[in-house]
Amino acid sequence: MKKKFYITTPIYYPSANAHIGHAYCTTMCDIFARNKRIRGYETYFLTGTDEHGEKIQKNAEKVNKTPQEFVDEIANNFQNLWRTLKISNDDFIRTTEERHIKVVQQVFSHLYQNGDIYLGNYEGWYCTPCESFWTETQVGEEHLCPDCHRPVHKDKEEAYFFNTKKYLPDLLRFMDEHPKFITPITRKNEMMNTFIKPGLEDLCISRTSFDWGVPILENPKHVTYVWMDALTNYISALGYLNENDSLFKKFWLDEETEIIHVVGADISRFHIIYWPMFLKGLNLRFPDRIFVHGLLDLNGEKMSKSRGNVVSPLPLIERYGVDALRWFLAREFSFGSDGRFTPELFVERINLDLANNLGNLVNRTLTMINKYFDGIIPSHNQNMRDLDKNLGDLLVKTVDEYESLMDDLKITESLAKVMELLGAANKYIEESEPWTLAKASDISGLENVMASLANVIINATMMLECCLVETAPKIYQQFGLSKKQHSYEFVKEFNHLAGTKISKGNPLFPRLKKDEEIAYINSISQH
Ligand code: ME8
Repeated sequence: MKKKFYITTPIYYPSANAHIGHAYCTTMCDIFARNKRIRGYETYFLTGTDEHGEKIQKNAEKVNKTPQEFVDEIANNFQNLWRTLKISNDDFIRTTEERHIKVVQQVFSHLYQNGDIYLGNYEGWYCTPCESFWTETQVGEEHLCPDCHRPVHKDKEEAYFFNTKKYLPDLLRFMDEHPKFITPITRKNEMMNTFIKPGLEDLCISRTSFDWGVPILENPKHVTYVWMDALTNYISALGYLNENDSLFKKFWLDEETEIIHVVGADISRFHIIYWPMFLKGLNLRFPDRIFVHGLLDLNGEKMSKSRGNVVSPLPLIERYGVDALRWFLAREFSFGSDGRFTPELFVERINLDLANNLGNLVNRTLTMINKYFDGIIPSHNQNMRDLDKNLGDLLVKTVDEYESLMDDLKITESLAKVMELLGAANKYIEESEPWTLAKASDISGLENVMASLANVIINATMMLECCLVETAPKIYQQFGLSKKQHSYEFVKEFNHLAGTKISKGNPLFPRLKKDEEIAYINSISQH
């Protein structure tokens, strides 16, 4: 495994406020970044907003604002949402910032001088909401955008093109030699069959029909087409071409850094095909991984800002807390597959995992430590039974599985392993019957059970902390732990907590009343 990590989300369009789909991708990247930091790896986590383009210009006009005023407000809302969701990004790049614009212009000039870009005429089918040109075959007889399925129109204009033939062999070779470059693998096959095998078209990278974009220095009536502008954020944010580019050296040039772009299935084409080609043209290395996540729908319907069919994260956070939303997003559907948001699934998931499995275990354990040991966590003794030892063995096995799944971005599966461990701990209470041990005054037996439970809970919490950012500190506090005692270095230790005084607090996740909460969530979903 590499030693450093650079993880990015897509930079979102501030054409309307963020919905749960944006929160999904950003939360998953945050979990990964926090996990790496907790485990001691240097990590840089980037997100931001993609502020140019015709759609933004039009949306601003509709509300009588300049494009800049328009994006300022929404970019600010995105940043506030990330703060509320406890997103630990190291930077937030906006494509209207000077530091970015300069780099886009120089990237264009460099590729132009390389002979990778030429001036031609573009004629094709254009989808305004997706800001994409499509070919005749792609739009089919019905002339619908293959991405969003809305009608497209014929358009023609003078434009610069990026020659995709030149670097295709490099890209294909890289794909073959690096099986993890595109995950899940189905996304690679999709790219090959839909775009590469039928013959890749050159990419249009400039427009003249609107001016809300980065002007091309060589020919300022052109602005860069939004994808070339947008993709460049991943290097402009690190200070590429800047004298003070220590971040770029550390997180891009250094081969010891694993570069991971996480993107939704809707934009995988740009990241898998064109971005590596731009990088090749700049003589820069490819990212290590492009992880394509699935899209969430709302009650079975595609969620989209322009259709107004979205769930906003804020009211969910206000009512259920940051961790409930983060947990649902991470745990409900496997990262990489498509998912569905329904109020029923949300309420059930919180009740099942957080109220029942985690919440009950913490509550029961603290109650018993109070009752049997006056609130002091006991130590294991020599008389450990197989039952106790097995739980310790399961802990060690879980940590190994959790880490390797997380490293492979199988975030859902990795958190599920921790839930299995907590499930086993709940079962262990039933099997070890502390109440019977107490009746028989078997103090050494009770010590082992309470020590096992406390250690498993705390070590599981260390693994969940990257997701449950508000709950983990509450658990540490209720178990009376200092920062050192819940340091990740002890994650496999089964006896590192003895002697601390617990202070039981309120239940972590009160059980939600299903019908009431489903009605509430329905009332806040826009249709
Ligand atoms: O495409 N479910 O921005 P965008 C899950 N600016 N994730 C979703 C989602 C859904 N229903 N809807 C959106 C752009 N997303 C460009 C990106 S990157 C150089 C430029 C997430 O605001 C998902 O990650 O349309 C998707 O790829 C991204 O938001 C698209 O955001």
